[in-house]
Amino acid sequence: MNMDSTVDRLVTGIDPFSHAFLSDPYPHHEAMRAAGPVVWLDHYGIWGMARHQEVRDALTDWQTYCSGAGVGLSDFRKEPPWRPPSIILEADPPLHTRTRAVLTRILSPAAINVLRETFAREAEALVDRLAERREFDGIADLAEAYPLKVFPDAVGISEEGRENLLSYGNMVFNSFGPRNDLFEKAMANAGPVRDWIMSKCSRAALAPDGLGIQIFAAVDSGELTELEAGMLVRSFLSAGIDTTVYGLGNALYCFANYPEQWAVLRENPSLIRLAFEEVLRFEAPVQTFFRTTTKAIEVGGVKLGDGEKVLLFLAAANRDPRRWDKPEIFDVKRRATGHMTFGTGIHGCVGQAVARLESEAVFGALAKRIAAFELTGEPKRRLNNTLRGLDSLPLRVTVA
Ligand code: OVM
Repeated sequence: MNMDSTVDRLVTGIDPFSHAFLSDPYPHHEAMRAAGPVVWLDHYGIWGMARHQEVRDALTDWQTYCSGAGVGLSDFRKEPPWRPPSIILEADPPLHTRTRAVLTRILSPAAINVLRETFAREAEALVDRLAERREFDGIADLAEAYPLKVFPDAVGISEEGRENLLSYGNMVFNSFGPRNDLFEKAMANAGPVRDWIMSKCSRAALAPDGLGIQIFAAVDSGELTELEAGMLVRSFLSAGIDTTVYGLGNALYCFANYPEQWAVLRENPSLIRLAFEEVLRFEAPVQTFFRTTTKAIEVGGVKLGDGEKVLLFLAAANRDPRRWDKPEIFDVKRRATGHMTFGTGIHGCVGQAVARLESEAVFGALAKRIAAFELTGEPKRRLNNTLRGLDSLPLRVTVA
């Protein structure tokens, strides 16, 4: 550890990747926000930021808080990464600028809007089937089933083996944490899963009309190499499934727990877009990401050294009372934009138009057909070093 960082710091022994923390992070978030603008997490020898202002400032200062050393606990400059680093997520300018430009274009709101009809049709067909069943698992039957259909269809990959996408997402998002039990369990079948994923990343494996092949078009125009194009398809398959699975699942969880908020939405379906932002604020599917300092700096009177890991608690920023009025209240009418769940700055979620389109399609279809959700059993959590969400959500629906 750098000696600069020993002065005047607020220390906590909390383990943000323990089962206790991941099962119920909110009291711990509160304690870390109260401790100060930046706290030393003794368990791992890293910094943590849990207030909205500091999380936002760190995300918008990529020169000081870099991504190239990895956005997990592991420092790629000190230990080998478990897979070749992402050339967009785990990269800094100038490489990041070039790769990001390609994905920004392919995933722009206007480009993604052409998927709206297909996404809406698939959502309505799925909701029709579930409404007929009356009882189903909100996670397997809806939050997983929907993205696993529409997203690989949109990217242009074949039907067989799509369950590998869930296994791979589980590997990727657990890998941002320590090498704990969650990581080891996720990696149990890593070889075949990784092989399947990589086999879907080549030009030959992609449909001629999907988002994936559009990345290869950037090779033909000289923006990327063939290898880089394959790596960016891997980014689609890494980042595009679990994030939306957990986001849709958390939205269903919120509406089952706060039926009056579902009633508000049904009375005014134009609130659907805003409501999803509130879900992302209130039950952030992506809880944390790391950065690494590129020089010694001072934050709120605390000195951080060069080359130190900083854990950004996006979900804690989302409930910071310094930023939000009654942050513990789930309110679909709130102005929830400004939440940190998509990040912000140069690494801000490039796929957010796809995520929003999926949620609008699903909750638009549900709002038409479903009057109310009722839990028929205890929801079970699925612990993950980065994601917050459920393993099962047993639901009964009242059809309108
Ligand atoms: C990637 C990647 C993986 C996971 C998440 C992510 C949130 C990106 O491979 O580029 O963005």
